[in-house]
Amino acid sequence: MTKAAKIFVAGHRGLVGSALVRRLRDGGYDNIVTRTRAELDLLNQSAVHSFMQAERPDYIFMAAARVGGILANNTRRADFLYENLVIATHIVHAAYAAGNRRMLFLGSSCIYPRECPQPMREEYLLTGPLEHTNEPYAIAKIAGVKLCEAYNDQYGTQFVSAMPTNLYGPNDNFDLESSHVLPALMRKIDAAKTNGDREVVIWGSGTPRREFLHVDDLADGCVFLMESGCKKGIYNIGAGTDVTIRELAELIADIVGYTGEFVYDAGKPDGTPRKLLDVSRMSDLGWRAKNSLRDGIAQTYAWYRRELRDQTG
Ligand code: GFB
Repeated sequence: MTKAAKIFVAGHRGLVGSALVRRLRDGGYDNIVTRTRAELDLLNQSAVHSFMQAERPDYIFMAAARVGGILANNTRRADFLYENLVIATHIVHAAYAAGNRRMLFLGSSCIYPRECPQPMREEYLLTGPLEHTNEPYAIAKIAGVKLCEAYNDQYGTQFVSAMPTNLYGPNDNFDLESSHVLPALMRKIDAAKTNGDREVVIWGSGTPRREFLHVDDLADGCVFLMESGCKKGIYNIGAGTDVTIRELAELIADIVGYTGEFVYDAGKPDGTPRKLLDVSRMSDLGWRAKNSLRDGIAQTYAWYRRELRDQTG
C-alpha cells in the first residue's frame, strides 16, 4: 500500500472506521476518502455504484455495518440481516465493477459456530449451527466473507476478510439498550459510583467468556494485513485471551473505583458460552495486539469521561 494510495474507509464514524482513519493518518496515508451516511447511503445501490465509479479507490476498508450488542442483535433481527447483507453486496460488487482489486472486509467472531472448539480457528467456519441471538448478523457477515471469496475466485480480486473479536474503545456506542457489554458496564458502573448506588445489574449469568480487543489494535492489524500484501482468506484478529463477564465487571469496577455489588438479571440472554479466537494466523505473519485489557479499559474510560459522560451520564 503506497502512501499516496487512495483509500476508502466505509463507516468512518463508527468504532472501527474511526480507528482505521486514525491509524492510517498516523501511518502517513493522507489520501483517505470518507462519506457520511447523509452523503452516501450504502443501502442505495445506484448511489454506491456512482460513488465507486467517480472515486475509484485503490484500497477499501469495509467497516460499515449495522452493529450492536446481544439485545439489539436479538430484537432487530430483520434490520441486522437486511442492512448488513445489502451493504456488503453493494460495496463488494461496486468495488469490483469500478476496477478496485484490494479490499479488507470486516466480519465478526460470531460467524463461527456456537459450540465451536476453542480457540476458534478460521477453518471452523460453517462447521456447525450459529448462536441464535446473533444468527442474522452472522449470516450477513458470512455472506460478505463468501462474496469476497467468490469475487476473488471468479474475477481475480484480492479481497481479504478480517474477523475481529469483541471490540471496545473510543467512539463506541454507550447506549444501554443497544451497546455491547463493555461500554454498557463502564457506563453503569461509572453512574453507580457517581450516584452512590450499591448495586449494578449485569445481564445474564456473568459466566460467558469473551475476548476483548482495543479497537486501535484491530485497526493496526487491518493496516498490517493490507501492507503485508495478503491477497485472500480470513484472518482472526484478537487479543488471544478471554475473561468471564463477571471478571470484566470486576476489572471495570477496579478502574472506575466502584466498591458496590453486582446482581445478575437472568431474564437477559447469555448468548454464546465462549468466544476466543485462535490468532496464530496473524502471529505467524508477525502481528500481535499491544494493549492489555486493563490499559485499554483505562484509556477508554478516560475518553468516556472526557467526551461522553456529561451528555449520557
Ligand atoms: O457484548 P454483548 O452484548 O455481545 O454481550 P455478544 C456479551 C455478554 O455480556 C452477554 C452480557 O452474555 C451479555 O448477556 N452482559 C452483561 C451484557 N451485562 C450486559 C449489558 O449491560 N449489556 C450488554 N450488551 N451485555 C455480540 C453479537 O454478542 O457480539 C454480535 O450479538 C457481535 O453479533 C458482537 O458478534 C461482537 O458477545 O454476546
